[in-house]
Amino acid sequence: MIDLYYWTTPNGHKITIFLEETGLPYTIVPVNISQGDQFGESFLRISPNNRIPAIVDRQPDDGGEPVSVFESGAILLYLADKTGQFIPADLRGRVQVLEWLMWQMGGLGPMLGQNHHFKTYAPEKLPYAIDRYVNETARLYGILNEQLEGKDYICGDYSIADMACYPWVVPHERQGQNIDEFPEIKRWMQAMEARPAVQRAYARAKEINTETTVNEKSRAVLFGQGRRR
Ligand SMILES: N[C@@H](CCC(=O)N[C@@H](CS)C(=O)NCC(=O)O)C(=O)O
Repeated sequence: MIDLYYWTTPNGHKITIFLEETGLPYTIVPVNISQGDQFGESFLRISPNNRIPAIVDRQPDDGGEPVSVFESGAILLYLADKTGQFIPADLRGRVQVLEWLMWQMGGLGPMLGQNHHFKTYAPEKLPYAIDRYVNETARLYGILNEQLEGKDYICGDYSIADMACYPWVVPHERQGQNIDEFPEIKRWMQAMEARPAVQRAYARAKEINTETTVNEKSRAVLFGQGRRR
């Protein structure tokens, strides 16, 4: 049984997609990041960076004490290794999936996060910052579009790389991107959307939270953070 510490954001969706795909039993522990639940002491013990998602695996393969994992890329890799699914066993295939997983973690996620911040949430609209992240988003979309040429999924077969990237590309309109300029991404998104597990993952999100995560009340919680101690 996996406890999933979760909120309804792109990094949260990555893990519900994986869990729905594999059918691993899991319980959602909602961490409402709009209200500051991410600063609770018990959550910080498993996720010291005060960010969702995190998991606790109560039945780790070594038979020992529960294992906790934070950072969505580390969680996807842990679960892929645990189940032997969605990461190739052969050296070359595995390396490719790791490359695209890390590309998402180090590039696509952080840059698109800044795009959301400056384009949508920042109280002051700073043209330099908006252009910087909208352009970087376009660059990254171009790279992904190229990688998808001639393949059904990012690394050929469906993998944790797709689960990591997809939720970040869903809000393409508000990232200032015209998806018609990226036909391979458009086709891949349709394939992702058609997967019953992806549909179930997004349906779970709607059951847990019907509001947008960033609103007037949550601004200070999410964007007013400095050093904790
Ligand atoms: N690199 C982290 C990023 C996680 C992250 O930024 N999570 C956001 C939601 S998508 C969060 O928990 N924010 C709470 C906060 O900013 O305090 C990962 O991939 O797990």
